[in-house]
Amino acid sequence: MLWRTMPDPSPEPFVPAGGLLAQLDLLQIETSGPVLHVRLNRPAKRNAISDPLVQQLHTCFVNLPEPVRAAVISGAGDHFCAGLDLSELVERDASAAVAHSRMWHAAFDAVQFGRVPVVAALHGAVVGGGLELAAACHLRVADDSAYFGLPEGQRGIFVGGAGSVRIPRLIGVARMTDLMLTGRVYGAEEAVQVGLAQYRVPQGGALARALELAHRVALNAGLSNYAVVQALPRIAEQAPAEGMFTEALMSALAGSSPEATERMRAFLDKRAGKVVKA
Ligand code: 1HE
Repeated sequence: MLWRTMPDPSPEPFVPAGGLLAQLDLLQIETSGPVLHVRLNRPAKRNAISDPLVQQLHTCFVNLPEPVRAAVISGAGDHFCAGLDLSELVERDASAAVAHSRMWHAAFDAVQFGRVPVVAALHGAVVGGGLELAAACHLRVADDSAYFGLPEGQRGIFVGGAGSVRIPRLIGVARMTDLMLTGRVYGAEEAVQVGLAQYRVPQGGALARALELAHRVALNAGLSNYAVVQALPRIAEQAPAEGMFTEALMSALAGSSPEATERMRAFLDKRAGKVVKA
């Protein structure tokens, strides 16, 4: 079942982002009305995440243009992302490795706890740090070419992009343990079953569905989306009594905004759509 409380959005054509975002050469960034599309753009290296790439992701998500209300992250070429750029890791000592991991944390936190909801459009390899990046997004759409794995164990390393924090919250510690110990790889269907992705679409369809979802998300009241992105994961970490208190505060804040008042009035005046089964 799908929600349908709003008219279908009619997306505007994509135009390249300007200003600071135009300078991020490892990302291809475009906007369509309120939706920003960020494409990882190192297809020759399967979008492996190098230091400059993770820094550019950080810069992008802390500098979202004001009109942006939802974002999509995708990958150029045949894969979403092959994870950490292994050619950089071989040269790193322990203290540099800690700093490197913290740099990833900052960048992926900017994605998860930024101003807007982010949808991941997943195809091909979604592995290692690529899966960690996907886990920082709020919605994940997998097409039938997508496969998910954590080959860190085989490479002699451990996750460093907050995978150990985010991925068990999606699929549980036992499943993540299995992925890391055995090198097990989930396909798109299994990924949806275990909770790694919320949507599965035919091969080649991930980006279109992700953009469609982002356009729908962008129609929501900004403060409602902000509450989902900022409050929901924090409430999930709180004890029930604290969570309910945080919920009451967030609910009061969102519900008393002028936009909420107008939206509720529009429904009562029959100017807004009903919830219908798709
Ligand atoms: C890379 C990387 C990379 C490809 N770092 N260069 N990630 C992994 O262990 C996954 C490693 N990659 C692969 O298993 C495969 O490349 C793929 C399954 C993703 C894609 O296979 P394929 O046949 O399409 O491409 P390819 O021929 O393997 O790779 C094409 C080029 O990309 C090749 O370079 P070239 O110079 O020989 O052309 C590869 O070396 C390069 N390439 N993946 C560097 N990952 C914060 S901690 C996170 C820890 C992790 O992410 S560990 C998991 C690392």
